[in-house]
Amino acid sequence: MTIHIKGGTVVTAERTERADVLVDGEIIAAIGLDLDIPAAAEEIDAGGCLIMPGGIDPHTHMELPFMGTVASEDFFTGTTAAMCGGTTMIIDFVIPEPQQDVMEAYNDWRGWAEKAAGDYSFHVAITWWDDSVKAAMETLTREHGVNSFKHFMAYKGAIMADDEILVNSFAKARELGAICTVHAENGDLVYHLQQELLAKGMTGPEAHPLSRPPEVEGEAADRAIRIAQVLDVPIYIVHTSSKDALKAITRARLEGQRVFGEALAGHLLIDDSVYRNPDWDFAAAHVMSPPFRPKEHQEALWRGLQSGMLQTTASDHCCFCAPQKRMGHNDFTRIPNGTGGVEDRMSLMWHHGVGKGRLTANEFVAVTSTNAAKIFNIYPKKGAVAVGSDADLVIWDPERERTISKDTHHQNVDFNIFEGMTVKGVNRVTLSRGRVVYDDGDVRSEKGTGQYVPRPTFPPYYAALQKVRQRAAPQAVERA
Ligand code: URQ
Ligand code: ZN
Ligand code: ZN
Repeated sequence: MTIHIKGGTVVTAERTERADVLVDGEIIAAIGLDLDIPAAAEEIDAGGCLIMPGGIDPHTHMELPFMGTVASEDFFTGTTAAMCGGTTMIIDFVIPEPQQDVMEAYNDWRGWAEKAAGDYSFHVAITWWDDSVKAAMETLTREHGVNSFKHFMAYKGAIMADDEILVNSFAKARELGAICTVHAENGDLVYHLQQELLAKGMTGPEAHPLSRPPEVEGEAADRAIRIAQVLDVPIYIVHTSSKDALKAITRARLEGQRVFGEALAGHLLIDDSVYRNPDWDFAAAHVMSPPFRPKEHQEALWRGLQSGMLQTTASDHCCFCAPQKRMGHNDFTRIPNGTGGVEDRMSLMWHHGVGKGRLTANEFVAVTSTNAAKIFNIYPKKGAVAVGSDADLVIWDPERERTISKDTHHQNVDFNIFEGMTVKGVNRVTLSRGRVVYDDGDVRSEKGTGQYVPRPTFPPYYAALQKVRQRAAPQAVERA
């Protein structure tokens, strides 16, 4: 199938130009004016609209088994909702149970994801350590296109990685040419504070942010970054939510360390007052970690994106419906952690970023798509409008408005943390590898048409670049 996208303005992370785009099969075949268009080409009128790379959401959890339940959004409904909002690829997480065979977990997730309608890839979490885990890291990087390993520094007693696991895994990732990612919260401190709060009779969702103050995140971010510095491995901090974590990232970047930071649309826009709402279900629906923060942190995160200290935005889409959240009715530590947003991230970032003068349109493309493609080594297959790139495209109407609501969203969850927000800047048409999957309200996604995207490890020269701290070659002291 050949598609001629006509009359629009191409916007990438690097440039803005009036140009048509010719899509041939799954690939972008030509970009420019006066293109040679085959007679049989289908035409899409993009007049008044922007043609941009489809969004890449580098942090989602479809059908995740977590905290005694399973996230309500599956790979089909989740990738469909994503594509309705202009996101054409997700990077989800394989999260083995401690002691579970890592390859078995990886195969489970690959099986669940076969129903995906949009493209996907996987970070793999290191939740325990022995020689089999080490061997699995090798197999995953060499044979399965995994180049990023995730470490949860929180969730003590479940999937938490302690320092010993971090050190072993980071060292192995360095050897393999992979990048380490971390959920930065000190799990021991969180556990301690949770027990203190429960002992004081604080059982409701208002206790959730009190058990996870910004310092808990800052300490963990700094520790993980320091471990990565000593072991000379690149590191990516997921869902940076606080000034404290941003400060740790900024310090390290200014010292030349390869550190990347991700911000969530939720952390940029929602503050911690939601946890004090008198409606228990409303407050619990916002329970996610790290929690939403006092307002001053939001502006700091925007400044992080503007200054390039934070490079990506994500949703951390991890949905639980009200009956699932009520599992923690008498104990806030049992409320399944997670909120949605895979469908809304692009419009929210446009409205509050470009619309409010915080980001240029090119910077919007960078933080919603291109930077993730570069950091996770799939650029320019993804994250670009370029000849030869996958035709993952959005035709974006910067003038159109929509009001976000659980009643109209395509996400499989009974709540929307952005409920009632009106955004200007809306996706009109989505192409996934050259197929129109969303057209002005007409959802045309198909189960199983999404493809797994392998991500090669980083080449040897990249590892050489890591040398931020020149350590003298170790020398033994000769003694008589
Ligand atoms: O911590 C995460 O990223 C997962 C497991 C989802 N839940 C959350 O609260 N962020
Ligand atoms: Zn997390
Ligand atoms: Zn997450």
